[in-house]
Amino acid sequence: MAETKPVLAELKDGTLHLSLNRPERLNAFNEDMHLALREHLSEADGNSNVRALLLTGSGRAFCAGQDLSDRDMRSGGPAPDLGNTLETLYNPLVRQIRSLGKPVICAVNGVAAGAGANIALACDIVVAARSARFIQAFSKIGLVPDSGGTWLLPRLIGEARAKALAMTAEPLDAETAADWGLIWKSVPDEDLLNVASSLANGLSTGPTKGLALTKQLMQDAANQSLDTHLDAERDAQRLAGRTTDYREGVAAFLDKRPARFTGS
Ligand code: T3D
Repeated sequence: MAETKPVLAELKDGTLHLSLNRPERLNAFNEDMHLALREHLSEADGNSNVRALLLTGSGRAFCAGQDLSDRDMRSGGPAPDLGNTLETLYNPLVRQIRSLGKPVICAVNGVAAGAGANIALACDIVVAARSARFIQAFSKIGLVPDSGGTWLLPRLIGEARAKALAMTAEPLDAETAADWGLIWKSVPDEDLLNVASSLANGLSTGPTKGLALTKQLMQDAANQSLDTHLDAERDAQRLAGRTTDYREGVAAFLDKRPARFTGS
């Protein structure tokens, strides 16, 4: 029998479609799924045919975070070193998504819990199905939000809402998540993949280098003064201004035609 892949991948017209694929466990992360996802992200980063990524989940959930059946301590034994899991699996994954030089769209098709919620939020643009829920499930099992949760949540929705979500583990519905600015938008369930795919396809024909510089500037902004950041924008604009896509963008504007960006 063919082995089931923990992550499905398909390149369609410049967009790499990735699907977390452990639906019987609501796509909870085990080591195989971590390694497969990271492999796909590395390959995408180095492949000039990939100009946008779309991450979603197979089945009814996006991702339920860590697979807790790999953490069964009911028969005793020493506590696992969860710091090590973060160091070797979750943190590299979040760093990889944030540093990837191409837009990463997340289509949250159902529940996103624990690290699953925060990995979704680490993506550049998050679209969620109206029935999706975001759950900072960690406090239910005595843990702290990880995968960047305690960094991202207060920045996106403010400390008051971030603390309440984390401490109560109350599910947040997709429409409220959009109203609060936690995600880009919530759409009817049946429209999710169309909306997310056309968003990704649009970006896959965009000025890839300029988009990558934009992503980096936005992410770096939280950690520096306006003065320092103005210098960073100057440097990024200098690089963007040297791309073929800038040349093409201006030419297309002057010729009154759509731009044909090549990502170079
Ligand atoms: O450990 C480390 O390395 C540190 C890193 C931690 C990162 C984390 O993510 S910690 C947080 C881990 N995740 C959770 O605590 C969430 C656990 N899951 C849930 O609370 C619920 O399943 C959901 C709210 C996500 C969905 O609820 P519901 O009612 O829609 O579905 P369900 O019936 O609970 O789940 C369906 C099946 O998926 C079920 O299996 P079964 O009974 O049909 O055989 C359930 O056990 C399984 N499942 C769901 N989440 C997980 C899981 N199995 C393993 N691990 C899971 N996280």
